[in-house]
This record gives sequence, structure tokens and C-alpha cells, in this order.
Amino acid sequence: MTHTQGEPAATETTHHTHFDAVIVGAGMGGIYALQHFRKLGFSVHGFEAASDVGGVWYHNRYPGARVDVEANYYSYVFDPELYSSWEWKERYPAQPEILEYLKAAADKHDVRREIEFNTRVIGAQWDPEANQYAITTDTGGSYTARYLVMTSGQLSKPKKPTFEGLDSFKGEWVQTSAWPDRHIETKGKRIAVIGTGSSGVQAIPVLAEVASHLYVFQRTPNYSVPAHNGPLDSKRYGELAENVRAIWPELLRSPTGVPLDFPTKAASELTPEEQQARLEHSWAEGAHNFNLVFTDQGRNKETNDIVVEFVHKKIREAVDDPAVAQLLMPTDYPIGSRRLCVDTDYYKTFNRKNVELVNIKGNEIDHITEQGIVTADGNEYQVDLIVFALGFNAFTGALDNTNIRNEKGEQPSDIWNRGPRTYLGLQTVGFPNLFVITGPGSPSVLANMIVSNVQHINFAGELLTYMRDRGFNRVEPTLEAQDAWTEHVAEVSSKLLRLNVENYMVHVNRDDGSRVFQPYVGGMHTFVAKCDEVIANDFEGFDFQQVGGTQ
Ligand code: N01
Repeated sequence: MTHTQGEPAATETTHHTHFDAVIVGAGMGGIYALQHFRKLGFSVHGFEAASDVGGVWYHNRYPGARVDVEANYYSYVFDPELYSSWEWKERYPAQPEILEYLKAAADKHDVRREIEFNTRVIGAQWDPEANQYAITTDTGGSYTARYLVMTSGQLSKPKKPTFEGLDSFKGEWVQTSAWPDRHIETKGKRIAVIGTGSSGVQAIPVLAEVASHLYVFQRTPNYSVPAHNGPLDSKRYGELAENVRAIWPELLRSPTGVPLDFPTKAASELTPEEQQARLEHSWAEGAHNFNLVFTDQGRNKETNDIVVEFVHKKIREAVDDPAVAQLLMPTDYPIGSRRLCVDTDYYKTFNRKNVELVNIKGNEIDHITEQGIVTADGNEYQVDLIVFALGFNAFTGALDNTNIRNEKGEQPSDIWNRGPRTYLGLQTVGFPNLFVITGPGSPSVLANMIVSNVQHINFAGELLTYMRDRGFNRVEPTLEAQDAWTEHVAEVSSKLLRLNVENYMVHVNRDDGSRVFQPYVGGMHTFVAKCDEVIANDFEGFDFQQVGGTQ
């Protein structure tokens, strides 16, 4: 297929407006998708609202931002040359280095020429007659595409602060998730951080180093485990680089897209001493290893309580003031039921004289004044800079932003108002030729995101090639396949403690309280096996059609 199908012959100078595939978002998924689909022979065009590639690593440039997956596996292993030549500095690289890496990847694969930067897609209307999407942009552009590929990410629409009085604030305010690409003065400033999820937990210790005073506004404490970051083990990286191609299958075989040591025993199979030894070992390893101490910690409340008690003990040891330690300890939900935060000296930061924890549980922020933040009890906290780390409208936020409409004028989120319904996270009934990369119903944010993206895009690429080879040009899942997959996604999450805890991965139906866990918790390895089976069975579950005279 080429962009000239059914159109007059193009010249070099023609401004093309029709493409086989339009790719929305130029983060790690978009960069990979553009080069991959192009290599497969499809004409591609990308749109990116930011001024450069990078996605989350473009926008989340807050102090302390870094990945919590080891660089060894948070790399484009599809490109052995890039893998071998890149010298990561740290075990868990910081945002500037990751952004440089993604820019280098975009340059090496020459994808920038396909991307319109500073351009947001504001409409994508499915046209069943023409069998394509009509795409409009905020710069006035109109395009058409046979396939619409959303690499816009699942955590890319920040929750904006809506606090009353924010407009009157005389200081400066920023969002971690949309940190401006200019110097923000933090040195010597009185700073407030609102939000203590992964972003807040990373920013707080770094801001504390420079602030004259730092107020941390905490509504719900999170469990955080040490990263034990440090220089990258270059010897180990070098060994991996010698046989990069061997890494990919290993990542796909792992439940999380990272080859970690998965536990083999439930807590009940171990003595209390053995349990403590395992906990200490996992704590010393740090990061997401701590989700993997016992096989049953995500499902068995008694086991989970053992892990919780261990972390509480660590918090008590780290924090000098017992009252502050108590406030930092989550006590009303199991560990691992909200995403574990991974930190560098987070708890110890609260021993600093210039750091103050403001507990706003039951004493919410009431409004913002010219000088600072007022809580419901009337206390005012005067600051120069407010950092909002409020999280994202996950999973559907970026789709809604793009305003994708089916032939009835509905958006995916209209149809998903009782929770997402997808086939393999990739497609949803009623939206032909729409591909949501790392969408709900795929491992998505539960796995190493670079693996989630590449695996999903490879699958979509195989599907499109299969269609082209057979003369098909329209695809959507069968209702039966979508229902079965959605049922399976619900079934594998049904026994998890985390299903009943408020967090952005759970969709709650307010009328009857029913809950839907949005990403697929069956593991990357199981998901890959299912995808392989679907491919082997001629893409079973997808309904293919040949519409009109052209592909
Ligand atoms: O967002 P969050 P995040 N008043 O939703 C608080 C990825 N990530 O950006 O819990 C006061 O976790 C809210 O309080 P509560 C990762 O997948 C990865 O930190 O609702 N507070 C909470 O404390 C992660 O899971 C990395 O009570 C308000 C915070 O804001 C995901 O992004 C780094 C409030 C939001 O926490 C999201 O993390 C960073 C209000 N009105 C992020 N509204 C790494 O790779 C919200 N809050 C390491």
C-alpha cells in the first residue's frame, strides 16, 4: 500500500494528506511504530503535540524524574547497534538521559521527517463509505488515514489542578506531568508539593535539597521502596549487548517484561525467620522486586499483612518523628494494590528541618490565595512555588483528547462507560481500523512499558501485513472475541486485593459499585502466548473485510 492509492500520481513536492497509517504521539511507542510500519511498507504520518519526540519523557521533566525499570531492559532491544553504542550512566536513568536516548533513536531511524510537531489531533472521524478516518488538527490540518494508531500513552493526560483561587496565586505553579522546558527556580524557595504518588515521591527528596522550606501535602500515603540507584553495571550491560537479540524473548517470557526473580513460595510455606530473610533480601534488591517476595502477596490478605508490617517497620526506622512516621504509613489498603512507588531517600527526607508533612486526609485543600494554600481547618501555608503531582486521567484521557468518533458519533469512552471492552487491548468493536497501543485489556502499565509498546506494535504490524497480503482493508474484533477477552481480563483480576482499592487502574461503576481492573494482570508472558495463538489461527477473533476497490 502507498499513500497514492486511488489518487493522482504524486510528485516529490506534493503535500500528502492521505496515509496508510496515522500515528498519534511520538513517545517511545510512536517512534517505534513509525519506523516499524514504514519498514513494513506502509505510508505513515505522525502527529505530536509537543515540540519534540519523547512523550512522557518530554513532559515529565520534573526534578527527580527517572524510570524505575533497569536501563538494561528499558531500552530498544530491537536495535542491537543502538543498544551496544548507548552508554547509560545509571541503573535507573533520569529523565534527561532517557529523553536524549529517545531523540537519538528517532534520529537514527529518521522518523522526525514523518512527524508534525506542535500539532495536536483534535478529531478523528470514522468514515465508513471511504473506509478511513478523517483527521483534523489544531493547526487547521485535514488528513485521511486508513488506519489510526494511538501511541498517545495511558498516562499522558494530566489531571489539572482545579483548586479555587489558583488564578490569584502570586507565586509560580507547575505540574510534574507538564513541567515546562525552561528553568524553574527552586533554590531557596518555599515550595509546596501536592500529591504523593510516584511523581511526588521522586520530586520531594530532590526539591527538599534546595527549597528553603518544603510542605508536602499528603492525602493518601503510598508504600514506597528504595530504588538503590547508582551507576550502571557496565560489565553486565556489555555482556547483554554482546547478544542483544537474546534479550527480547526473555522479556516476553517474563510476567512483567523484565527478567526478575519470581517467587516460588507462598508465605505460609516459610517460617517467620525465612519470611523476614526474604523480605530483607527483596528490600535490599529494591524497586519492583518488592512485589515479588511471596507468590501470594497480591491475593492473600494474611501474607500481604506480613509485607505491610515489614514496610511499616522500615518507615519507623527511617523517620525520626514517630508521629510523622505514622502519617507516612498506609494502613487501610494492602501493599501492591496501588502501584508501588520507588524512591531515593523519600522517608528520610522527612527528617530534614526544612520539610513539613501536611496531612490533608479529612482536612482537604480548601482554596488557594495570593500567598499560598489554605486547608479546610483554615491554616494557610505561604509558598513561592506550588508543584502539583496529581496524576493522570489514565487509559481514556488521551483517547478523549483526540476526539475519536465512530460512525454513530460515539467515542471509545462512551462505549466503555462501564469499563473498557477490548480485544487484546488493541481494538474495540465499533471502531474499525483503530489500534490503541498498550490499551486497557493489555499488560500496559503493569509491564515494562517499552516492552508493552514494542510487543503491541509488532502484533499490529503483523495484523496489517496479513490484511494487505489478502486484500483486506477493514478490521475490527468480533463481539464474541471481545466479550471473551474482556471476561478473561476480569476473571484474572477478580481475586486480587488491588481490585477493591481506589486507584487509577480500577474503573468503578458508581451506580452498583462494580469494579473493572483495566490493564491485563495475567502477565506479559500469558498475553504473548495468547497473541501467538491468535496469529497461528489466522488472527482469530478479528473480522476482516474488503471494502471498495482499493486496499
Ligand atoms: O500520580 P498518582 P503520579 N488534593 O495518581 C494526589 C507512573 N509514573 O503522577 O491518592 C490532594 O499516583 C493523590 O492523592 P490520593 C506510574 O505508573 C512512573 O504520581 O488520590 N491530593 C496522589 O497522592 C504511576 O503509578 C514513574 O488521595 C490530590 C497524587 O495526587 C503513575 O505514573 C514516575 C488531589 C497522584 O498520584 C501516576 O503517578 C512517575 C487533590 N485534589 C509516574 N488529587 C516511574 O517510572 C490528586 N491528589 C518511577
